[in-house]
Amino acid sequence: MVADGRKIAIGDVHGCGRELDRLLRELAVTDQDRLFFLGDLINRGPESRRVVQRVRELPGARWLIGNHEWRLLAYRRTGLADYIREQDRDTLAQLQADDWAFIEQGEPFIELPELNMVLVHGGFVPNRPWRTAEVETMVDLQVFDPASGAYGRLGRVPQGRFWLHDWQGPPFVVCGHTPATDVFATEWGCCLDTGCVYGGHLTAMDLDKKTWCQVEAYANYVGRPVPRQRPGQV
Ligand SMILES: [Mn+2]
Repeated sequence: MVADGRKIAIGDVHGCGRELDRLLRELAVTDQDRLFFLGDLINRGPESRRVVQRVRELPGARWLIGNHEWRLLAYRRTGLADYIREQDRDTLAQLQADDWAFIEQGEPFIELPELNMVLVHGGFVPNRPWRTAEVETMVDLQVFDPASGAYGRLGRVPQGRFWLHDWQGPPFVVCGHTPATDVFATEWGCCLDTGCVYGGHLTAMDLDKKTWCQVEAYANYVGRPVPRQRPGQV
C-alpha cells in the first residue's frame, strides 16, 4: 500500500519563486506529501532567498546539492574568487546565515529503495556502479561518450550525448541539471530540468505514478532560450 501522501520530485528552480508557488498550488501539496528538490534552488532567477525559505517551510522536504550550491559552498569554505561567477553576486547579497545553514544540509543523492529509485542533480557515469560516484561528478555530469568512456559537462565532451541515453538501471534515476524544453525519459531514468529560468517550465514528478505536472515560467530570466533538445536526442 502506498503510504499517506505522495512522493514528488521537483526540477531546477533557480530562484524562480513565483513559479514554485504556482507549481505547489497546482499540485495542491499537503503536509502528508514528501517533496524532493533536485538541486539548483538558487542563482540566475530573481528570488534565491525566497525559494530557500519556501522549501524550508515544507514539512519533510529533502533537497539535493546542485552544482550552483556546490560552487557557492566551496567559495564560502575557501574564499577563492575562482568559484564565483557574475550571476552569483545577487544571490550572495540575498542569502543570510540561516539560508546557508539550510543549503549545507543538501544531500549529494537521495535513495528511495522502496521505489528502486535514486535522485541526483547531474547524473551518474553509465556502466559504473552509482555508489562509487564522486560528489563532483554527481552534481555536474551532463554528457557521456560510449565509444571513449569520456564524460563531463556539456561542451567538454563534444562527441558525448546526454548521459541517460546510456544509463541502464536499476536503479531508476531522476535528475535535473541539463535543461531542454521537454522532460527526457527512458525505461531507467528521467530528467526534470525543463528550463524554468530560461522561460520554459517548472516540472514536478509523482514518483510512485511516474506522472508529471508542469507550470509555465512567467518570464525568461536569463535572456537565452532553453535548448530544444539534450545532446544526442532525436
Ligand atoms: Mn545544475
